[in-house]
Amino acid sequence: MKIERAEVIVTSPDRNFVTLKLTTDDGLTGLGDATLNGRELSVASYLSDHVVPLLINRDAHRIEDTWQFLYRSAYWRRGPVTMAAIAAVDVALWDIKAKAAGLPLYQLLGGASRNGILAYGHASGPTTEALFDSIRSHQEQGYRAIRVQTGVPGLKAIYGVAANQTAAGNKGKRYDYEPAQRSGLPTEEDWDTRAYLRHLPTVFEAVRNEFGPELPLLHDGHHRMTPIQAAKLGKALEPYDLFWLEDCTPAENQEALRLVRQHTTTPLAIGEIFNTVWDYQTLIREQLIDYVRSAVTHTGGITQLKKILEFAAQYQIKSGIHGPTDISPVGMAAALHLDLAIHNFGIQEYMKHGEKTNATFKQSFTFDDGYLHPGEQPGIGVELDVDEAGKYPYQMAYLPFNRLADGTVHDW
Ligand code: CS2
Ligand code: MG
Repeated sequence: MKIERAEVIVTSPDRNFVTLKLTTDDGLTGLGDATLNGRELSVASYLSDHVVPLLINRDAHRIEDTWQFLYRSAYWRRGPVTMAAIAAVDVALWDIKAKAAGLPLYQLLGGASRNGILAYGHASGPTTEALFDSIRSHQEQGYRAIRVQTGVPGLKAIYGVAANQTAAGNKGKRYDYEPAQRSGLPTEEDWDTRAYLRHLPTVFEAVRNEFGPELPLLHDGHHRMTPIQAAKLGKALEPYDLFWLEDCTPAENQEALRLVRQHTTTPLAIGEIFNTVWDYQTLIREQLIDYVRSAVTHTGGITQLKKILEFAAQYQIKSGIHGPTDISPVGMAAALHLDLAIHNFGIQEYMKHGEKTNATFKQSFTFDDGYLHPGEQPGIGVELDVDEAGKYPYQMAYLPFNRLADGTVHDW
């Protein structure tokens, strides 16, 4: 079964997505997500200009060989662009292999290890009252685990909090926070870690008082603290029994987490901006994290993320796959097949896509009573409506960035 055609489809229904569509000589098709938020066209070009010519006439069944070929023959390895491009090819080939077998992909990954995939949703609010509303709205949608992001007094805009939540007449309406703005250049936001460290524990105290001790609560520090600040926050949040504190400090220097680990037992999740197993080596081997946050789309596909999770399993570290709206329905579906099959599953992030996106990407995965399931369709269970996609041309969109009060650029 040879790869006969490879198309790179860029569309922008509710936001930009890059999708690779492979077609074999016996008419099977496979999809792979290659969306890198704010840098989408770089991966589209890497695929169209450099990878597609290498795929035509390749044996579609040789997934591992194709992975190794694309990783090693490029000479220039790793990095978000390369690994998103390889991920798209990898998932498209797994989609084709599962369709050829007439099975949903999770069956090729070892079959189901559970009946459903626990998901968490994004609740947020500039005020505690708005946050409570958002948590209730997510519980009404069925979410059994909730990520809490909150405004900080004195800061104008902050990661994870939809700005228009408190506007008149918007009370109780669902708000999903979409960070990439289609407004030309990146938006500048302000940040103050000390104000955040003073405020956040008071918010979790209020949430626990309001919603009780059982509800699994998560928080994303979004790479903004130094190791000692992260240690301090982890300790201050211990009374509120978080499911995890995510990206508490930038982890290029993996050893930085040793200091955090010394001071707190709050579970730590890291990895959504990682691209290869090497980014995790010290973190996993020294038991410095509890959850692997990589997305299939940004980590070289199912082939590599499965290996990372098997490595993590030796250390009882679980999955917490990244699932915001900038992971397309194709990337989300691929993650769900992995989530259902692996043993060391922890939780799956699930931000719902918009209506135009759902009309463009026909999905068979379901969300019911707090649990996701990839469905029983052969393959990954997502089909791209190319005509629908054609209605939404790419629109330049950048992620915001941060500056401190003295003008210094800071992690966003
Ligand atoms: C976030 C993401 O969902 C998360 O955990 O960290 O929303 C992240 O900000 C975006 O994926 C950036 O594109
Ligand atoms: Mg995150």
